[in-house]
Amino acid sequence: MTPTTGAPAPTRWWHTATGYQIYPRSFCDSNGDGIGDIPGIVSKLDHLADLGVGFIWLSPIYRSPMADNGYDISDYGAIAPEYGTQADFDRLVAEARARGIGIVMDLVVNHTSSDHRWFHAAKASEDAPEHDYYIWRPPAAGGGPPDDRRSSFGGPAWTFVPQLGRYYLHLFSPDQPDLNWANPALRAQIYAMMNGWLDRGIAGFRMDVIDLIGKDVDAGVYEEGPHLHAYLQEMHRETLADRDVMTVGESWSVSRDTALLYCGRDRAELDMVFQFDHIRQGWDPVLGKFKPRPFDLVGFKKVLNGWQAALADDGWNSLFLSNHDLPRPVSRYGDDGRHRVASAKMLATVFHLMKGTPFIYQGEEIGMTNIAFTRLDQFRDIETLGHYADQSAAGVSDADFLAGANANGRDNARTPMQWTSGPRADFTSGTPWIETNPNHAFINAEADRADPNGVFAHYRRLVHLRRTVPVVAFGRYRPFAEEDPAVFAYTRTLGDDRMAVIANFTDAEVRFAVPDDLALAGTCIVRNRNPRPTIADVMTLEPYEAVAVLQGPAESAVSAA
Ligand code: ISL
Ligand code: CA
Repeated sequence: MTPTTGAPAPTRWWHTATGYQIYPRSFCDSNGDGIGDIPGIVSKLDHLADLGVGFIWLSPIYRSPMADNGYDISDYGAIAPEYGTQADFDRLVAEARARGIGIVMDLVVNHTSSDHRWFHAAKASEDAPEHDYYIWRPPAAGGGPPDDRRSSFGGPAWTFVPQLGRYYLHLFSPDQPDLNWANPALRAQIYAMMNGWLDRGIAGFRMDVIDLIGKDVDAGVYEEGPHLHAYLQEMHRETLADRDVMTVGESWSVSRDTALLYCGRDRAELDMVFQFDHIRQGWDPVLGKFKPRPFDLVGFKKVLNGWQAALADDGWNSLFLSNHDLPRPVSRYGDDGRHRVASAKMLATVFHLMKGTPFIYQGEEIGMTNIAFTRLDQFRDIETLGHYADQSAAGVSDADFLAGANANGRDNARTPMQWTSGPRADFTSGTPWIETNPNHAFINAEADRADPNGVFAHYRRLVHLRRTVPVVAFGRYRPFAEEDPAVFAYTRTLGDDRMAVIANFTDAEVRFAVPDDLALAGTCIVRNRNPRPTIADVMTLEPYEAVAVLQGPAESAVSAA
């Protein structure tokens, strides 16, 4: 463990805040067109203020042909008309701020939409200045694409433009051409755009696949390429320095060895990364996400405990199990049937009491589940449809593909937010763009919030503890029972305060012999079963039981759960 040197890290507002991700298309539709929108979000801000979150990460709301639901931007300066107007956006920022909530925008700058005016110009002529905003290569010597890189959404990562005789790179769909960050004029345009949004009062950026911007195509290095950190430092200088905002970079390639290059205190790059080691640990190593592996708690803990250790003294973790690209946590890691409420609370307890900034994906706070589709035509997602083409060509049967897509596809967690048990869950008065989960009859915000033992009440407590109990936000993390296949256990320590967290990840009763250093007696501050003010000896944990006990001076400031 590296000892801290020098002055203690300054405290920032997002160290004690919890984030909430809104996928605008599926959150709340105000005008009956079946598509969620900004006025819909504004109408639900009290739900979020009540939950206590400090900021909203808004998935993209810029003008877009919506090939990838807004991750294909055709105008960074405009709001998508189906989502609202500039005035709606400014109202969202102001109304959120009035409730103590900041708006964090999604910054998608690895690629644009192929409908962006830059790409139209780039395609029209090699002499246009915008041509070099994208990545072009001639065919390989024997013909065909420059290399055999595949797109994340299936098919080759290169598309030929006959009138130019060249290929352009798209690490995602052909509708999402990759930007050429080596071009300084392009970088200047992006920084100007970022400053424009920052000047409108947003609270920061979530940066889409940011590990890809520094690529060196000719060297075949796409992830964490040689220019990545120089660009992030330049971006920081040009846009973020001297602003009290939060940045989190999505990176599927960051490792515990490289994390501090992005978010080390003295790097002047980003505040946090979203890393996915714990997620990918559950995928087939060869066949990937559409072939999930059975859940392995020991491996899962190893990854998460490792990240806690790696960023113990510098950098800062983001904490999440769920977003718009991932399955619903209760369905993937818990039990979305009989133990839905208990397992939703258990998962939240384990993640929200670690060190870092937690992120809640819309609907998670009421224990929403994955929808189970029975037919391929129920899927909308460009990724699922692209992989279907690839995998059926490779001989995977429809039934097998459907099972994989239901388990790990992205649409299954993109179904409309379930507000009430009414028609279409009161997400829309029209026809929703994707089916509503029929279980909204009993899983919905109205019913859950009316229940003092509901999932929402549990999340609200966790969010509040992070704001008010320093050991939750800042305590040193120490894992226990690392080889135990059923129990997740750790302590957090700050000054004389100690907190122990113990959780049963299974649907069976578990006998757990408490290690000495985990034992304590104090105030039970979080639980989903019976209160347990003492952690000692052998405990019999109920299915999906989770408990947190606090011992020390901070107890006087916290009510028992
Ligand atoms: O889930 C994934 C890993 O296989 C991919 O679907 C996903 O593309 C990857 O997580 C990167 O995600 C981000 O960039 C994509 C966009 O489709 C995702 O929604 C976004 O979160 C391209 O912009
Ligand atoms: Ca709408």
